Amino acid sequence: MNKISIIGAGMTGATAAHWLAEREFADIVLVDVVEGMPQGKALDMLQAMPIIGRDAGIVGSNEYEATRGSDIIIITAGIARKPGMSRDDLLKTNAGIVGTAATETLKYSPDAIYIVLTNPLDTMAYLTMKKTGLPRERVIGQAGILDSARMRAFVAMETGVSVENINCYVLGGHGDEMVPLTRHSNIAGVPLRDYISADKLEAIVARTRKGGAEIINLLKTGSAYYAPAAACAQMAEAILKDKNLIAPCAAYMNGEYGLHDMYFGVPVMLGRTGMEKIIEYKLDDDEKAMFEKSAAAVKETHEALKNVVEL
Ligand code: TXD
Repeated sequence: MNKISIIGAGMTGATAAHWLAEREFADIVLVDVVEGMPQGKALDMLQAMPIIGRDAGIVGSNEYEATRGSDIIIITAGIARKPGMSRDDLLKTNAGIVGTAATETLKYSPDAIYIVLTNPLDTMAYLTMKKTGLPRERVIGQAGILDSARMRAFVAMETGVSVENINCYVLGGHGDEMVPLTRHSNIAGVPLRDYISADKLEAIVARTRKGGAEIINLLKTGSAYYAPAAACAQMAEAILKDKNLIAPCAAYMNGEYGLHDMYFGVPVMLGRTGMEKIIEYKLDDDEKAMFEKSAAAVKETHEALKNVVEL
């Protein structure tokens, strides 16, 4: 059986374990610093397996040793910004948590592929790659599948068409400057721009950009986790089943789209070696301008990281 370890058994981590267990292609380990919590969640989830008829092993631990021999490591560990905490303070704290999670797990799973979720996403993926020294194929950030799924859900709500027929591509950094590519999006092959009026499409794009904030405002405490965790499970499945699935993910840029030495959301091919290939769309001038703006925002956070930790 494949083995997937999830570092951070909070809302996103535990929900990812749930989606993964339902798919029954890997045993799962949940690791968290909170004593008893990952063990309790794992035991509870394990006891659901006879009911849903899935043979997935699920264990919880406070020790990295439990992750030994993992095929995939998913990092969701981190803290949310607290009142009075600056963005740089948060960056420093989460960089410490993610950096340790990455280097400690690598000791026990030298061949693992990393999927990073902790925010600021693009920068935490960058940090994971730098701290582990792994090739870019083996460190991938999750953001684009989620952002694209939000747009797909909104298009389905607007049109009444099955979500399965709706293809949307949201690229760029995981933030307000994300880039919803309406020209490349379609409903069963019909361009989205031909199917939905311009003002409705504009409203969908705006709602997609603020998709995370909309949920934070509703929940009051915490942020979205069902959809982010489902995205993460899809990535893990595509990798372990060697599907060559093309999906928007944060990948290390080595000249693609004119970008260098940074993580950025682009369509990638996911297979057994991880991020197997970056797909380059032909962008028009408007799209290029949106990419540049988004890339500048991500670069800024990368630079801020270099001021608070040594890479
Ligand atoms: O699309 C995306 N990339 C995202 C990102 C979508 C959803 C959530 N996203 C980010 O993931 C979010 O902004 C946070 O940075 C992380 C985790 O979000 P989640 O909602 O799961 O937060 P929780 O519920 O607070 O869980 C975090 C857990 C919590 O149980 C802590 O005890 C644990 O992380 N934690 C640690 N685990 C292991 N090791 C260390 N050092 C540690 N520190 C905290």
